[in-house]
Amino acid sequence: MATVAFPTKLPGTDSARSAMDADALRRGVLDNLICLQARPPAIATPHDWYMALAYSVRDRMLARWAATIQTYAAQELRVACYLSAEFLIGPQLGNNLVNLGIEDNARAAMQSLGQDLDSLLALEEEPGLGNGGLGRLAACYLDSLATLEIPSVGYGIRYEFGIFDQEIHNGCQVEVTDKWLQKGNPWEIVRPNVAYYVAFGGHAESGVDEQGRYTVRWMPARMVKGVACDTPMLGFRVNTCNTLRLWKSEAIESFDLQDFNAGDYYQAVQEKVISETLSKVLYPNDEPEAGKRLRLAQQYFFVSCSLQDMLRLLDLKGEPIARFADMFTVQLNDTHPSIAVAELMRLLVDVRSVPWDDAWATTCRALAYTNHTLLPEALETWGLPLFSSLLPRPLEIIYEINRRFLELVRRKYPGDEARVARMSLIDESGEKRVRMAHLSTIGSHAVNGVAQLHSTLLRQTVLRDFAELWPERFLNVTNGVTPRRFMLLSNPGLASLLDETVGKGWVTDLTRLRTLEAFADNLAFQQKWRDVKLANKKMLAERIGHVTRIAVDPDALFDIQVKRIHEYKRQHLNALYIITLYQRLRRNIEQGVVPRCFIFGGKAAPGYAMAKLMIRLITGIAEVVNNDASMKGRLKVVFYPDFNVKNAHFIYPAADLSEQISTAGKEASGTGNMKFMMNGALTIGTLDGANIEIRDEAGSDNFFLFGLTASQVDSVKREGYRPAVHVERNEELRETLGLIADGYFSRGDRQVFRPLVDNLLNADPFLVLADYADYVACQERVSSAWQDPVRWTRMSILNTARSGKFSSDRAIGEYCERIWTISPVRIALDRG
Ligand code: 26Q
Repeated sequence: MATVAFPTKLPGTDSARSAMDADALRRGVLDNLICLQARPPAIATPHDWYMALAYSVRDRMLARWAATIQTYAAQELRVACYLSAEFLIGPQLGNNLVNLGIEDNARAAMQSLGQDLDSLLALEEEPGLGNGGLGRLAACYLDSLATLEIPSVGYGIRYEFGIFDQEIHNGCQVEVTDKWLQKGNPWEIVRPNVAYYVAFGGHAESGVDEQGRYTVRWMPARMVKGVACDTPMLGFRVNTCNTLRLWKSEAIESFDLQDFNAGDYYQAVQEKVISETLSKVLYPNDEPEAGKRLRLAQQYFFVSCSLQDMLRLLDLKGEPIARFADMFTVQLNDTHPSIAVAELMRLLVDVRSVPWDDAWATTCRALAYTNHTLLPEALETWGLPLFSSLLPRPLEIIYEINRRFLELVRRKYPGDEARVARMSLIDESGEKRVRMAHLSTIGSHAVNGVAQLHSTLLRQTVLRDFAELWPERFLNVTNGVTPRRFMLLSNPGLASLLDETVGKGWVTDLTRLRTLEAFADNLAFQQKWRDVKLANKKMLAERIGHVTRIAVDPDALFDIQVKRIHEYKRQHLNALYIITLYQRLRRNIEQGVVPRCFIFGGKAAPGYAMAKLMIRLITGIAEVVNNDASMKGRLKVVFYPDFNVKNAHFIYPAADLSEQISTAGKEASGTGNMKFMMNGALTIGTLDGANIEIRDEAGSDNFFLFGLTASQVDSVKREGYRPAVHVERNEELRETLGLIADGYFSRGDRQVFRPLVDNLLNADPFLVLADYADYVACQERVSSAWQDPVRWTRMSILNTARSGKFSSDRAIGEYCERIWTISPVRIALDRG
């Protein structure tokens, strides 16, 4: 095949499509308005202008994107494939402007067209293709991968409906369908020719081929087609523009149906409907009903498409199948894509006729697994009846993997049948279930947790037997977050102060923030630091006023807890403290109390009743406290609805205090804790997840620590937790719980919060009451530090200065070196 040289020249540096100056951008916007949207400027709506600008920015990314694709296709290199059921990438326009370095020019261009850039940025619908931490982590990692010039692809699902939008009606969460694609998505390029078929149902038939080898053919009941939808992931000020490839399920055309002999026409139409449903909706976590057939189908669908895509690229490059693991390293983001272990085996053994042992060596060499939870109820397992009816052939392969694995276990630990049962891929203690964490561990060469404590507990608890068998497989990679989005883009005031103080290099080398330590006691610098924070708080206060009609004072201490609502994250512990403070103020016990504004944000899984009740408690407290004139504005409580990436942009920069108060041992890492720290918030927290490392970095003087440690939590539970003891001991706690139970925060209704109070008093696995007194005492230390602005500001500066470790660049660097053995590849681009 003749190859055509790739034109590395941009389409002319003065072109309206590629030049970076304001005038060219202006021309680009006008061109796109007409040529892509057929909109005369005179009648263009703000959204039309947003689209035209987005297309113009995308134009400036396309030469880089194409050059990156070309480089990966032509050169001998290894590609990191990040498989994740979620990518919470957030709004793209602002980030792409920042990464291209043309924000100011775009502002000027739009101004010359009578448009305000910030208003246009606000119009972007964010792709909510994730639940929370895990999905956002995947997005931060794509940002770092591109910025560090690592050849990589993100693979996932293009949900038509992402995480629901949250509205608050009468204090309760109401879920609204997220229609993010309704007005079109300018960032996505659909590739109908990059498509694969995925089989479901039916049965497997074994036979013998012409060479006398044992073969298996899967005779599926139906096939679903997956089509690639690509989004460019541009690095910061580099040419590397990687791909986020999300699979959309599509109906199989009648032509294809004949191919697969899939039955009569009406049956076929019904199958179409089913296949189109596959990528419709993102499942919320913490759903009791999450173990659904469609969810397993989604996982298999995107994993199979992604692995087939890798094999196609291997073929295109003319590489033999034996080189698969040299060309690709595949990271499994939790167990959601863990069916990859069986699917890669199937594609190699059944489809490519690779001998089992060779295929197994390739699979283990290619795959690696990141665990994100220790909570037993969150460990994924699938019942056998469901599994075998949906994925009969992959299940057979799992049985064979298990047979060989258990043989190994028995050889190593003769007679230890209890161990065999514990380690098996099939849990046979009740209804038989496939254990996905075991499958991922057995099929990977590396298994990592996401913070030091979490990795240690992983080795000691859920994967203990495996860590004993293969100690060298286990490691820790503490999470990180991208400073491009969470500092530069969302906190421009802080970013320019940092630029002038430590130099611009901090954006890609966050450890340079250490230079700030020298300014921590500089009073003039402190004043500038406070000015930035105050400006951010004023902006947040304005939004709060706009969205919730609650007036908050920007001079108050902004005490913020934003994250998914969950009992283990203990938003209700925070709520108990607020009630305590309220009681003190009502009694005019003002000693040591400072004006505070408590801000909450986060979604509850639609079927998680207790989490929804926690939201009601917060809004109930807000209603009472905010309307009590005797508070004289000293206490405000806000539930900010619909916490998502877009809202996060103005919440983290405005925080004084970051609430990280999970029961020790329960939060794998947390990543919001890092975003707060970078933006100069102090943390009040337990020794859980990455909090421990945050405290190590910041210094114990610059962190408000309270609560039981993970091992204390463990012993309390072993000895039997008795919440009543804590209530008896503490008058304020008694009173606080009494008010809730009496309906004080539910307009006199004593039933509403019954389940919540009963739970705290009887069966709370997260030991809220055990940590109450220490939490209250710790909050008093916070208040007294706040009363000394010089001391507080010093601590705030030191937190930012010492946040360098938590850049996702550091985390990705560790994955590259320790798990993927992969290095940067420069993308050449001739600028003509
Ligand atoms: C599973 C099966 C069926 C339906 C949904 C799910 C599902 C979906 C999403 C289960 C879990 C999730 C998300 C988990 C998550 O966000 N975990 C968080 O990961 C962060 C990144 O490592 C950590 O910082 C957090 O501590 C961890 O809670």
